[in-house]
Amino acid sequence: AGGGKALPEYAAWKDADAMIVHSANTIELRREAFGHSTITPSERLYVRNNLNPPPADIVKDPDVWSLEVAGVAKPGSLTVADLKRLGLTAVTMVLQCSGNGRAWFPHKPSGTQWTVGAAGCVVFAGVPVRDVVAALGGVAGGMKYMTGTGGEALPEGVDPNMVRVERSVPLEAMEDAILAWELNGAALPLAHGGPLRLIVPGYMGVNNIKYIRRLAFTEAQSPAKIQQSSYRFYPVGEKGSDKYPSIWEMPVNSWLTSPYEPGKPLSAGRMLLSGVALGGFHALKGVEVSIDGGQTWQSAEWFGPDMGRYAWRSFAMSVDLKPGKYRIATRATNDQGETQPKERRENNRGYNNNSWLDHSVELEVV
Ligand code: MSS
Repeated sequence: AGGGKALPEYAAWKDADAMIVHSANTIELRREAFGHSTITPSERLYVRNNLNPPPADIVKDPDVWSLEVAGVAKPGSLTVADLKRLGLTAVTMVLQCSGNGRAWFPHKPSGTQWTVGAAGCVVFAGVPVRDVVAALGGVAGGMKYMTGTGGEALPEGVDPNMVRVERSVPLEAMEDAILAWELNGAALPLAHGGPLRLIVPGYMGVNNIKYIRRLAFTEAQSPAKIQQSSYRFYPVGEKGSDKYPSIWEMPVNSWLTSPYEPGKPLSAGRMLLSGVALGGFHALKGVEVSIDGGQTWQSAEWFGPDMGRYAWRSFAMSVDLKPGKYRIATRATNDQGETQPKERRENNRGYNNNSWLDHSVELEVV
């Protein structure tokens, strides 16, 4: 992988040449390694852990993993084997870290300097949360949030709320949520939250709780720091708190993925510019491409499968480029009429970057 850090053991099966290893818990897909098949192979799916992952033996026999469910009429514990009897569904969706695109924020927010590769489009399979809730008599009265708790062992001597990975999303998100044990047709690997993960399609990565131990329907949002003050959208220089919006729904976005090879000019002539576009929380409507830094735009064509509201779509546009330098930008719009802005929306932690200018690339043609 050209001198980068080595893959950590729990993710040693990743495609090393396709990844940028920022740290043992933050691994990004290279822009030039997205491919054209719409689905991101598991070997190329980014990894982000807020805490070190649990020991690998938890995925040896996924069926025995148990989940506690609270805030329902009949609270209780269910194993993955039990869950497999309750219902089945699958969703193709974009999994994307809230900090994807952080590298372009000029105030240099702390955190991983992701560009485009903290995202992938993958298939998760499992049981609809709705079916689990129905089997347990329904959500208890007055509950406003769905709260998932990660299964990591917590360091001793610290307030659990300071470190615990526990996130709440609005109760409505339950409708499309899944408790998943499969990724892209194989058992969910530890790196992506096996044996069991809460999947909340259309919501930013952090809300998809890995190795989930507890699913609770709650009146209030989790008291954990990761809910109360982290993963909030607030002004540069301020302190995060619950008065600011939580990082929940994903915004519309897109970026060019090929042809692109850092430092390698392209030969002049006809070529296809291609990339991926996502509607975010809503379905996609269209995507445009500009070869002059956003002065003029042309609609691109979709290619490949349309895998629904939560998936991304591949697009391409044919161009004939003479020698020169071109700033290639892409701009997606969703079915709510939301279009990527030119400028990023500044915020202290560098979340939700969907600026088309930041995501643009310069191509040199010779
Ligand atoms: N879960 C848990 N349990 N833990 C941790 O750490 N992280 C987050 C999610 N979940 C975590 C969890 C985040 S933050 C993200 S992005 C995601 O996950 C990732 O995923 P993958 O599979 O890729 O690794 Mo940012 O917004």
